[in-house]
Amino acid sequence: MHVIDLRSDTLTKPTPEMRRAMAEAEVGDDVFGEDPTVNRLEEMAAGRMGKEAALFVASGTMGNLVSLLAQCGRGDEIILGDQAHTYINEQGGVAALGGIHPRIVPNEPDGTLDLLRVKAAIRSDNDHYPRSRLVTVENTHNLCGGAAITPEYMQALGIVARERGLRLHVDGARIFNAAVALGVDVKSLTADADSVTFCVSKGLGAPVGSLVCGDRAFIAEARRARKVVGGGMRQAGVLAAAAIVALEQMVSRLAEDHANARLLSAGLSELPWVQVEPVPVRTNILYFAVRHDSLDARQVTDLLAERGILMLRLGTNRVRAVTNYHISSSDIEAALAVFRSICS
Ligand code: TLP
Repeated sequence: MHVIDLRSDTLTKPTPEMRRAMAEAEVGDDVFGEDPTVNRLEEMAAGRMGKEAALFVASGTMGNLVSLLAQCGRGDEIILGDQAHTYINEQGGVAALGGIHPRIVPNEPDGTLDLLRVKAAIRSDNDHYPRSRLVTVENTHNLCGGAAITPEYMQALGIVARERGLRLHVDGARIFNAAVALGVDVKSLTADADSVTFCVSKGLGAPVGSLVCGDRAFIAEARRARKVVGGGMRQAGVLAAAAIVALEQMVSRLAEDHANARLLSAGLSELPWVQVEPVPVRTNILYFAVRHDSLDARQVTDLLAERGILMLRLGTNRVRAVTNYHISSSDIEAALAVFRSICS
């Protein structure tokens, strides 16, 4: 059976070019700073993000963690959205490992944080309060339907943060999806940020890894934080080689994933028992609610799986589908045909 796996873009396997580059990669001990392929990747990543320096880490979770450990001390407070991956899906690592206190602001449906709410959440200097140190936003915003946050918003948020002496971190796990969807240079989404994490292991198809980017002083601190969480990876050039191919070859094709997500959204919207949110789909992530008299999300995802269509169930009636480079438009048509058959 041809399986159409829409559970995540993290499932993407390395391309033949990546496998070749991995096999041929020149390597060294990266903890000594001597892996030429990692060094090349880090330089390239910093350049793409418009920052001075970068650090290769094992995952997006590690990237966010070391970014925050490098910029906040114990008892410091970070302001982030109630739907943020860092708040919901990273085991509260910043609190568990860094003693960093999260201050939650509700995410708007478009993934942003209301600027007035951010301002109101920033603490005054008072012995009773933690110190507000940093604001973090996610772009694209996973749980807000893959929303792409604009350069204009980033600029405005940057002003709010700077005015009050706070730093700004971007969880840009899928920041290239945002740049492609908005038709902007990714630098315009990072210019106001002090630190950015982006992943090569999601839509860009590399097997492992994320990059943390910022100024040299920040990256030096992030490198220390990476070491203490056990993230010094030695001959990591075999992984960095795939990441370089990802950056060189896989960014512009993200537009195809977005087009396929729109195709899926349009097809699903025709079914009375499926409620796609939000419309229009902006990047490669799509959520829908099951509004069926006799089927819940588990039954729907089970029925789909029996027919080779894999989607991720969240809660009792929410389902997520993520397009990626393994998924073609004919796969989307095939998935829609299965949906229609479930309906009848
Ligand atoms: N997201 C994964 C799951 O953890 C939900 C997925 O399948 O979407 N930031 C954002 C916005 C993410 O979506 C993810 C992964 C991460 C950080 C963490 O990246 P990894 O999985 O590399 O630690």
